[in-house]
Amino acid sequence: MPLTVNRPARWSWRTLLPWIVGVVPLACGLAVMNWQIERELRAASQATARQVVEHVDHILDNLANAAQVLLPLAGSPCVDAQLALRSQVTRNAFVRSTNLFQHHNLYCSSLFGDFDEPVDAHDYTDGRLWLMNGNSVTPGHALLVYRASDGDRGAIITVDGDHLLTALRLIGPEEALQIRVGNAWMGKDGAVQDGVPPAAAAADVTLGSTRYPFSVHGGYEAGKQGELLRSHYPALLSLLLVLGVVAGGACRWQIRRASSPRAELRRALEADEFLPYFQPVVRKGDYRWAGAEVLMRWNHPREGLVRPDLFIPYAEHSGQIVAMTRALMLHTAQSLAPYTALLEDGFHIGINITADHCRDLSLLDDCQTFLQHFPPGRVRLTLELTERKLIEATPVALELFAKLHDMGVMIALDDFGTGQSSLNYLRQFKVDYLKIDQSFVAMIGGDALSQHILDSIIELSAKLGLGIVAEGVETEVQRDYLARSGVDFQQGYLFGRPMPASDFLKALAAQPGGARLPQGAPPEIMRG
Ligand code: G
Ligand code: G
Ligand code: MN
Repeated sequence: MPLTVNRPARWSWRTLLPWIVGVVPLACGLAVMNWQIERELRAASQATARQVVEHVDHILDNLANAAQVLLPLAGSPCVDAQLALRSQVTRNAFVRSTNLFQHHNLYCSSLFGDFDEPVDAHDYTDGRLWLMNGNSVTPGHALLVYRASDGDRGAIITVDGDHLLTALRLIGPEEALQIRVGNAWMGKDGAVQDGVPPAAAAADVTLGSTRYPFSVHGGYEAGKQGELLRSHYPALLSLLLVLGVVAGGACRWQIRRASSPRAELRRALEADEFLPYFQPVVRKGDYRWAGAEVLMRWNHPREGLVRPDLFIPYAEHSGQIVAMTRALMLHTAQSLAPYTALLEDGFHIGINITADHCRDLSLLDDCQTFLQHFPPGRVRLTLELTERKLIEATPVALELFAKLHDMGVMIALDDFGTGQSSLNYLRQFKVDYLKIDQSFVAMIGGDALSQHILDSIIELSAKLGLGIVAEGVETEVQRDYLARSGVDFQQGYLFGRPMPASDFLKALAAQPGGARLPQGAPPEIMRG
């Protein structure tokens, strides 16, 4: 239907919405799952870091115990202390070597006995702990050194970096883990490096020991989240995907259904958007208004007034025209009924009907209802048949027309002369009026042949004893010619354009010699 074609903005919105509806649950689901996984990862990496800290604390406890035992010996000659030093190495699984120092000099070692090497407290974090990248015995091999002092004397205990490495590798096999002491750190490769350990891509966590000056850094590498998402939630992911597709599809279907011409017409009918417009039909001679043709207009909320040729063909095609005409007749009756005083007796009201109306007898009820709004004889209902859709002379149609006649409803053949079946209609149905199509009226004053056609139609109607209405009268030349030819009724812009009920009633009331508006007429006559 042309009504919705030239609205590109709505098209893009309509195509976009199903995608949004489909993607939103998917995105929300993914976000929730991602959040869940992030929480799990963070909890896991925190637990791992805590375990590593506890394990290293435990190792350092061993070293501290050994240092505590040896501290009173610091300052004694090496020969006296040597056995005690070695005994700590043997007894304690984590202790690799024990040493004593005095006056910044390491003078006794469990491995060499007498020794001579400077000791600088500044090498140790808090004066207690040093992560070394090897010593003279095992260069390039990580070593953690614990220092306990009493004045300028003290004990130095070392533990092999392999113990730390084993802890890192066993406790967090899937994590990036580092242990940091002061400005040195060691990762899972066992190499000691200076500086700050690199932050992990996911669930980065740092946990310091409360008892010794070291910290543990943990986390996961990039991609761990995606990997978990795929491995832990495949069922949920596919469910989300299906849900998204179903939601998007349902939305698309709903939008399409809601915006179909059929649905749009149904909506308009329920919203009472189809209005009757009235075009006057005048009588030969005094040209007073003897009747009106009711023409449907669609008062569309966004498009404004829509002409019937844009939607009537679709309404006929979809079969909705019957319900729309019923509503239009009711609307017409309700608009005119309060003002019957303005109408002269036998005022013609023309309603356009189509082939769909002739399939059953429901039109009888519609006409009955219409006529019941007026005093008997006040209006003459005329049904105008067009040839757009062929009306078949079925038994039902014939019965319908017979009963309409019995009710006093008249039949007019609309657009006479333009269709192929006009003459057939004349034979099959008992027609009361011919409405000469405006294309013939436009020929008046034209070439001789056209003039002959018009004259023949008028002659035919006279011979058949039919009333005749000329449509599309726009000039006085046409009016006068038709009057001279004996045409009973005329309709056209010369006398009045199709107009809303309020304008029509006002104009009717203002006619010279016309009836006055009833006292206290409700204001809707002014609004329409
Ligand atoms: O006024 P105009 O542009 O209004 O009318 C355009 C066409 O629409 C005409 O051919 C007229 O017969 C048709 N039309 C107007 N109103 C109705 C109606 O209520 N029912 C049917 N079936 N056709 C109508
Ligand atoms: O129902 P029908 O097909 O006869 O509908 C009449 C159509 O002709 C309507 O669209 C109406 O607006 C239009 N019409 C009525 N009077 C004139 C007129 O004087 N000139 C022209 N051009 N159109 C008219
Ligand atoms: Mn008509």
